[in-house]
Amino acid sequence: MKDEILHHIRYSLGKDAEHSSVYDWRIALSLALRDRMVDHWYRSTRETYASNAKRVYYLSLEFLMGRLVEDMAANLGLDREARHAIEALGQDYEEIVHDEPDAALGNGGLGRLAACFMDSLATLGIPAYGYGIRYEHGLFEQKFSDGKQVETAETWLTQRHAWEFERPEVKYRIQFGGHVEHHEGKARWISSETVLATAYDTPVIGWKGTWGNTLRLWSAKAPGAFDLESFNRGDYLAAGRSEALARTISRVLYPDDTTDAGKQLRLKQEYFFTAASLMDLMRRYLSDHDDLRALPDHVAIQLNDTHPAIAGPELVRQLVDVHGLEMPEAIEIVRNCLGYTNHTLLPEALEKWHVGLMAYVLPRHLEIIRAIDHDHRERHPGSPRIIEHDHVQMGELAFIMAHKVNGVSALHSELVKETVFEDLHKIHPTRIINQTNGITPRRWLYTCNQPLSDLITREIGDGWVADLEQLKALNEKSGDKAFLAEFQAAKRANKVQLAQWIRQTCGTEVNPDAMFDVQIKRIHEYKRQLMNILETVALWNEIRDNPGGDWTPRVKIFGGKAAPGYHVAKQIIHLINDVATRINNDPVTGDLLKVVYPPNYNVTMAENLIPAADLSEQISTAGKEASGTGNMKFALNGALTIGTLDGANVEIREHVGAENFFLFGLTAQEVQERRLQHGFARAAIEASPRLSRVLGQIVDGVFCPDEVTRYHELVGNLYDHDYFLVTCDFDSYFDAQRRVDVAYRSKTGWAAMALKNTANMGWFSSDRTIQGYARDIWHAGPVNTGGME
Ligand code: 26Q
Repeated sequence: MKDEILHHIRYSLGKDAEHSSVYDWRIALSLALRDRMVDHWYRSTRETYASNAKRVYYLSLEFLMGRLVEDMAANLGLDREARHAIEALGQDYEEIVHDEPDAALGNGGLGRLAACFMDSLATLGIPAYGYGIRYEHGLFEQKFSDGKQVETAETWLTQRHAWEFERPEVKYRIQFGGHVEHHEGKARWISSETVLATAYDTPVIGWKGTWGNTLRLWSAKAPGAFDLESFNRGDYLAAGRSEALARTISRVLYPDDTTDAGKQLRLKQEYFFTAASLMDLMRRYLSDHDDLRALPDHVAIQLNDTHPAIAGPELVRQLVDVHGLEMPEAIEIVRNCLGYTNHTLLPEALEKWHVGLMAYVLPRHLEIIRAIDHDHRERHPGSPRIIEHDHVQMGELAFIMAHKVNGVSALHSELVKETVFEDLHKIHPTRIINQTNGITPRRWLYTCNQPLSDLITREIGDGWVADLEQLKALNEKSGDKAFLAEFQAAKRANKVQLAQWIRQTCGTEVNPDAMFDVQIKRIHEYKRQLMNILETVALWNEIRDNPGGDWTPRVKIFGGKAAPGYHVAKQIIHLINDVATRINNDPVTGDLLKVVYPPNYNVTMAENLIPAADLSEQISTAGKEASGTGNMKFALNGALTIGTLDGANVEIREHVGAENFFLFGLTAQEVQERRLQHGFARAAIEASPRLSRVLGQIVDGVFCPDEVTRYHELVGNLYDHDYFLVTCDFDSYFDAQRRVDVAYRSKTGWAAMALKNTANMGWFSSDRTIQGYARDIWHAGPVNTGGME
């Protein structure tokens, strides 16, 4: 390793060791590791070709990969060797690892799920490609200015991205606009704009390096040569204009994790990467097959939400307009290739495109969508329409064009059947299935939590890393005092580390013996960070009323970004920061209560916070969180959950045991009923002196003396609407928190409960999830076991 790193310092970076910076060492280390991946990667590609195995294509507008160095090294089995080599070269390994920017090509859960899936696909040896966009700017960076969120552009690509291979020879012409001509039953799309899609490949190597797949990300380029004529005339701006215009398509990730309705550039991004990916997989298929009717035997395409749902019409277009198949047959072939995963029930998050925009950007696709709709409604009279109120409904389109539609937790999948796709489900009663989400144990335990990981391996060996259900063996240890002490010591070590980091980033002193209570996720009304901060204020009040009481010291930790245009979410951030300022400077509560909100939550921060958490906040309004995956990361790392019966919380509670989970709040059913009661919020507030007091303080400006009216709108909204039932669940949440306080006072009792969580979370490995997709949707499997059906 040492020689390989030095080789790259010299020949790839053109430096000598003496004059190399941390950046140089990091790139050299990454290149050395990448070298070690290549042979595994080529071998996998060769074996896939040789065996004619079915390939899986995961289409996702987001891949939230985070940093890669540690995970790549770990999967190659080189984590220790890499550290030793760097240290032998006189360098600081931690510093080098921390120098890498996160690959933040995603907003949150859906993007991170795609990244976990890539790791599991490679670990399981399933031939697969991830397809997405190589955004020049990932998710914005968040700063706080006087407690308010300020966004700045993320710039990961201003540095060399050492993991990827540019493929200038892989390029496709992607068309937009224009019109369609029809001659003798044949359609010809005369487009008005062309953009080139060029490929960048990152190898993804599974655990122990036994298999390697590819993450292929597309970048947009202008198709023509540089406009030298304009340049020579001195019109420098015109000379670069078409180049700049083309490149806007892969310039920036949309920062909204619901929808940014109707944006033309977003539609172009969706079509750009979907069309390029389908052209690429068709080229690969046709290089060794000639029967297009057999496509579904060799190709499975998974749509990560509706963002790539234009894949249906696009693949039909390629089969009909390019390869001459008949429309109904093409539709059937495409359906047998496609699977669609739904990640949300929020009405505002269901993608819809105005037909006018669709006709302008993708005129041929609009025709094909009408044909698909016609075909479907002829077979199923009375079926819902794809186009309603002049909008193409991408959910309906994806449903109709997929042979399987899945939800991401048991509860969510049932709600998908009962709500968004109620009518389509009646027509196709076997199409909707469930695949409960999972997380990769490689990143979310093995690499991020070394103290716990080492302890587990010492106890049960390292088989758990690729077979997480082996953690069950730890159940036997829940009465073993010595083991529990070691388990606690691992948590304490992580908390000491985190306390130090909090001091550096927030300037707040926190006590590692206090309970670390963590809520990290995008800021959304339905996730109810507001309820958490209101409960924090209520607790503060009660400690101040009785400062000598027997309180359990707590550190409330928040992390998360708000979509730049989401006004209410931004107010909630401001309120949390205002409350933190007041409470952290209160000598009465002192170490009993602290509130910290480190800015710019991302994958790397999650890897720091989760191993140090005692309590995991999973408090969404029941029926709103499709699954959650952070909930799984916490429980796996030995945090207890305070949560509602929402998303995968339901299944987590079943696995870890109800006695090891702090449940509160209305059920999904009760939420629906409560909303129908007139004035439910006002009634709930009036029935709760505790909540009334807190809201009164906020309205009085206790936390914003410089601008007393700052939160009037936010509080007013709670009285008059409270769509997410913060007021109704408040007392039940407060009571659950007091049960948490009591439980935490028994150190060994708590440790035993925490251990039960770790021991019983094995089922939530994304390896299990991917095996479910492979079995029920893709009918694909690892090459060597002949998993193809
Ligand atoms: C759509 C159109 C225009 C602009 C943006 C969007 C958009 C972007 C991102 C819509 C939705 C998203 C992301 C959704 C998401 O992350 N959903 C989460 O998916 C997780 C993985 O299944 C679940 O665990 C979470 O419960 C769910 O909220």
